[in-house]
Amino acid sequence: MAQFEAASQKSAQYPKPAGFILQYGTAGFRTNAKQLPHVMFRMGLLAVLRSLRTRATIGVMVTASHNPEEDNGVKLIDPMGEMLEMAWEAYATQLANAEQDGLVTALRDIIEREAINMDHSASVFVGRDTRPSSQSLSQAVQDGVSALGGHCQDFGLVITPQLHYLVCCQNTQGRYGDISVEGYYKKLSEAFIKITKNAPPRQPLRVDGANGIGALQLKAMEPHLQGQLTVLLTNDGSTGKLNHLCGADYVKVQQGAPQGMEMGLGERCCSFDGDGDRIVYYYKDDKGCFHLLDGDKIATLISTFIKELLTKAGLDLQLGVIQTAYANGSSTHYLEDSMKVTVRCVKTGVKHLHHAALEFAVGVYFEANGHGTVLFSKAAEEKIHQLAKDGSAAEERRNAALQLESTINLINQTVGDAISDMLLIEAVLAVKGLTVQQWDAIYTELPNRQLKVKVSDRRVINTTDAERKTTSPAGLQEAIDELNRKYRLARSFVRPSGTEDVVRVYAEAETRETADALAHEVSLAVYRLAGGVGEEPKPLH
Ligand code: 16G
Ligand code: MG
Repeated sequence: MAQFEAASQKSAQYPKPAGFILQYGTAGFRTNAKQLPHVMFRMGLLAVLRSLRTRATIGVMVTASHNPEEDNGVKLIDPMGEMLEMAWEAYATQLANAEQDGLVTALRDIIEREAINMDHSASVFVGRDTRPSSQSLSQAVQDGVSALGGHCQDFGLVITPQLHYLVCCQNTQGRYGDISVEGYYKKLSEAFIKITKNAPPRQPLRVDGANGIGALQLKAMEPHLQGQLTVLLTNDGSTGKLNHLCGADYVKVQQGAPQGMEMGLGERCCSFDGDGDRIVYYYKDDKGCFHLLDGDKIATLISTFIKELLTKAGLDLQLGVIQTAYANGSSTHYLEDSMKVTVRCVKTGVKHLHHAALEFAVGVYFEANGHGTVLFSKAAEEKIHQLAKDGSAAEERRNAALQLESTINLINQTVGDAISDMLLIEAVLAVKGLTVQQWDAIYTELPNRQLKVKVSDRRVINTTDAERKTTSPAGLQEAIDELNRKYRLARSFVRPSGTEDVVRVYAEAETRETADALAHEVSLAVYRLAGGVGEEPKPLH
């Protein structure tokens, strides 16, 4: 077929370094930008095949999120704005790693296995972050799309969740929102203004934009908020380097303020990551101590708000909160015992949380690292809309339904979205009249510690029960159980990292000392029973 020959010839402009191998992981391909042109071109080709297979528009986002500026990466977005179907991750890997003379065969193989009809037309939306390499890499994606005869629309600089939104809008013929970045601003800001219209004025919010695209997009969106929220933006990209000493990942890992952030006592502050799909909040208390409000605290705030509205509206819709093993034990207890909501624990990785959240009428999911959103089932949305329209319903019920309706419009249901999450958090704090300290005080976190252990092959560790228990190597789980019994309110688990060549250890307990001691003793058990390399882990104190 001439089409393939043309694509293959064009691909010679983006030569693959011989023998270079990359894996499409949980967050797509990610590595040093210099190694990526051929991967980008080929992801353009794959997006065309995926579009033909689904008969829908597919998204391709060029970003490496919170990685250093020299890196880049690419993620594909499925028709409803979800992440690429898992079975296709393998095709992505196959295509990216095919040598030049095997490219046509690799394409043919996918086409055959998926029974793709090449006679239809394909449509791909492309977006990119602010990295210096992103523009030319985005061009490589677009060249890949054109090489297979697909139609490409370039949205330029957008946060990852905006591209998810745009793809979903396009494939729902505009029912999810207008198919433009303006449409995104409009949908979210109108919903925010509706929820907060009767709330008293608030202090401004300090936002660390990680020197990335989130800062640019928030700046562009702010006028649409019509003064209902004042944002003081730092790390807006005008001088600093992307993700350098700033951003959500930095703040979460360092447990400290990003560079450039002037935190007044008690002021609300938040940080986005480099592509605007993660957010964490923080503040400094009267004694100058730094406090982080991570994904667990965000999930608790949002689910409490929604649960109260559902109760006021008299709607019997099951609310579930999805967490991973990393969720602080106090958050789980608070949700189950005080809030009486169903909590489910799943494996680490956004797609697992997203998938589990779909099983509830209202599914709230957040990873502790700040990636998360809320999903409303179609039936739940329908019930809420009915009640909001029902003139005969009691005013309190109807008002609650109207607030829920605005919440549905405000939250980006396609994927975790720093701007949308931020606006929902700000709306909840405003409506409930909560300060950031009061939000933080909803429950007190158990002290916890995360450590890494180097082993010769981390695949010897196998886990079950949403990664909370190990099934191998022999004796490890028994050792961990025994250590957990040593301390009050103790819980710990270990799992092989999906992104780094290490085993991760998590421990929590009643005090800082016991949490640290437990983390160290569990690390030692891993080191001894799972083939530790290098020096034996040392106590933290
Ligand atoms: C990836 C995942 C994130 C997860 C992290 C765990 C996505 C988009 N990202 O970054 O959800 O928390 O991996 O890393 O799924 P680890 O396996 O190294 O602990
Ligand atoms: Mg990100």
